[in-house]
Order: sequence, then structure tokens, then C-alpha cells
Amino acid sequence: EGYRVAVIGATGNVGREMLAILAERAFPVKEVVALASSRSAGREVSFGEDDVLKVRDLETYDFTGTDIALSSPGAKVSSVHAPRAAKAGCVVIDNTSFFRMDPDVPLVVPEVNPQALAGFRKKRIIANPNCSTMQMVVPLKPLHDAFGIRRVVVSTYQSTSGGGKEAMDELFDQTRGIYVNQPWRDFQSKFPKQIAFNVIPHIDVFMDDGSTKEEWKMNVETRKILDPKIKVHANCARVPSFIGHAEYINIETDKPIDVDAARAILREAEGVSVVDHRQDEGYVTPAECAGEDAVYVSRMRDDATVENGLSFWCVSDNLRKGAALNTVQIAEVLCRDYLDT
Ligand code: 11C
Repeated sequence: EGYRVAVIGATGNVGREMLAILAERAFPVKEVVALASSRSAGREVSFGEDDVLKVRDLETYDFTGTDIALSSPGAKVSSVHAPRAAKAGCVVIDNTSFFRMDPDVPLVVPEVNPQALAGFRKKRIIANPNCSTMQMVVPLKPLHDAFGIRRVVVSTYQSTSGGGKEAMDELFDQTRGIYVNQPWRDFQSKFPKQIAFNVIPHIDVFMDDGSTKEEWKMNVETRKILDPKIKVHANCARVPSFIGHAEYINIETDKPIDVDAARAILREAEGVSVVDHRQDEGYVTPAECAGEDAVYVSRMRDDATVENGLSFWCVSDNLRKGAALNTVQIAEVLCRDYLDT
């Protein structure tokens, strides 16, 4: 009984979270294999409270007999090994950006577009959205169903864990260094500018139109998942927090919208938790959402500058709902609706 599951990129921020969530949700596993680059092979990673797995070399791993791979290495590594695993009969749920916009690869958030999963048969690859897109589409979906979203303007405040473990270390080391007069550049590896005590309006590479690729992803991925007619303008920034992305989201809708109606809808929405009281403690911050599954919505306000407008604050653990939890949720639906044990 159960599935043979491989976790690709098992030593990374998201890979370790995938293993933790598989165990936490008692995903039906017959066997779990932890895979990473040859550099990390031989290291140990935890699987749940009691088990320790020895990391195996992805390069030489034969996927024959593996049912599902949860994959979160770099995009380049996925571009080679996801198709290799799929060819061996495995279904790959990939967290990198490499396959997301491929028309033959479904881009899935189970609370939003579970029906798209059926398309996995074409390539046996399913893509997981970028973390900043993911947490946004969960509350947008029920609002779109009720009010018809025309346009979204989103500004993000993204934590360093989105850039990986080294990026978190960079924040930690620069912060400590500043107190002992050590130049921030001594600890620079991932970010283009100082991240400690600073904010950087630049995530991923620049595109021809002046936006960054992170901003582009929020646009194209939202439209692929939710509705190609929605216009999305994203402004993405990196802030010196460790876990949890925050977003201020402003929407313009076809139908009249107001805070009370929107709040009533979001209170019932799957995956959303509304914490919205106009007082101290009446909203959720990134530090409070770390380790939690929900997408939190706070600070709901009518936007009186347009006919039908609403703004809200949205935070979620970018390593959980923004990445590892969503891949495990996809695997759960895949097993329930499409695969035999
Ligand atoms: C960040 N959103 O916070 C990025 C990390 O396309 O999967 C995820 C990048 C991606 O830096």
C-alpha cells in the first residue's frame, strides 16, 4: 500500500519542507527517496520526527518504479531530470519556473484550478507556481468568481528564504556584521545590494520592458491559473525577513464590491484565513505565518478611487503554501483522482 515517492532537491529549503509535510500529512508512502546533487549525496535529511534518509545522487538515480517525484532543485536541473523521470513512468510535480508556462504542463493550485491537473498525462509533469503568485491566487479565486476581477495591482514584500538557504545566511551574516563594523559586501552572495536593514526592489533578472522576471511571473502565472483576461501589474521587493511573503493586493472588479461582501466570501474560502480587525493584533505579519498552512488576509479596505475596488494585505509561509505544501496537495489530488496505488 502506498506510493514510491522521490524528493528532488531534498537538502534545499523547499525540499526539506516537502519531506516534513509528507510526514506531517501522513502521505501514503511505500518508500521515500531523498535526491540531490552529487555534492550533497551521502548527507542525511529528516523525514518526520523519527526517520532519517541518506541523500542519494540525482545524476545516477534510476526513476523506474518511482510513482511520484516532488521536485525543487534549480530550474536547469529540473529541465534535465524532470523529463528523464517522466520518461521512466514517474509523475513529476515540479516547483521550478522551467515548465510553468509550457502549454502542455498544467500549472496547479488545488484550491483554485484542480481541474487543470487532468492535463498531466501529456508530459507527466505538473508545475507548481511561484510562491508570490501562489499565495495571491488563493484569495483572488473566490473574489473573481463572485465579482469578476478585471485588474490586479500587487506590491510584494518577499522574505529571503525565497532565494534559498544561502540567501537567508546572507541576511543573518550581514545583520551581525553591521554591529561589528564589517562591510556587508564581505557577506554578499545572492543579493545585488545590501539586504540587512534594507529593501531591494529587484527579484530575479530584468526583462526587456523594465519589469523583473518575478513581476512577469506574477502576471503570466496568475493569468494561466485563474483567467487570461485579468490584467496584473506587480511590483516585487525583497525585505530583510526570513520566512513569509507579504503582499498588498489591490483589485478592480466588474461587479460592485465592498469589504463586507468580500470578507464574507473569503471567510468561507478554502485555504484562506481572514484576520481583519482594525486594532493592534488585528492583522497577520510574515513572522506570525511561518510554519502555518493558511494564506492570511488582513487590512481589507474599499478603494474609493475606482468604481469597484478593494485592497487587502496577504501573508503566507512561502516555503509551505508558496512551495512545498502546494506540491504535496497536488500529489494528494493526483493520487485520489488519477493514480492507482
Ligand atoms: C523568491 N519567488 O522569493 C522567488 C522564489 O520561480 O520558483 C521562487 C522562484 C520560482 O525569490
